[in-house]
Amino acid sequence: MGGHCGPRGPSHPSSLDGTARRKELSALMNRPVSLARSVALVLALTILMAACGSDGGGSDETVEPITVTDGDTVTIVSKGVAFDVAEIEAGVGDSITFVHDHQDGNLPHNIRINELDVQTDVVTGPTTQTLDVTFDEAGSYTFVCIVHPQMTGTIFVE
Ligand SMILES: [Cu+2]
Repeated sequence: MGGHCGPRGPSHPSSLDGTARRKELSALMNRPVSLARSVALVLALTILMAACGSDGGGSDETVEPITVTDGDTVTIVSKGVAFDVAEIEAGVGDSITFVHDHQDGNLPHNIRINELDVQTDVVTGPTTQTLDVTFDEAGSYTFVCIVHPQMTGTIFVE
């Protein structure tokens, strides 16, 4: 999120130096001002957006993985029969506390980590549960609600 385009600020397009600006101003006298201003604004925005794209930082839609280290707690919310976390990154040997923030009233959920064969009880919400886990081996671990297989995510341990 965020993803604003660096410290460009409210600057004017640099291609419009003093001479060009005066030329444009005199041209403005001969046509409806609102149209000319609209065209200039669209051009300026187009230039700014093109510059943003070339910075390579415009991936606002990508959900960033949550990175944790030894001793961390990570909260996974269950709401609307979905987890709010898709990817978690941890290191080999890290001990992590998973907090299951179960917000679906009257729906049964839990969190299970398949590869470690550990899970919380299946309960109806709203409630919270914790699951303490140590990742001794590198690899990909799947967390899932055993009632709803579509509620799933991955823990990458490197
Ligand atoms: Cu569930």
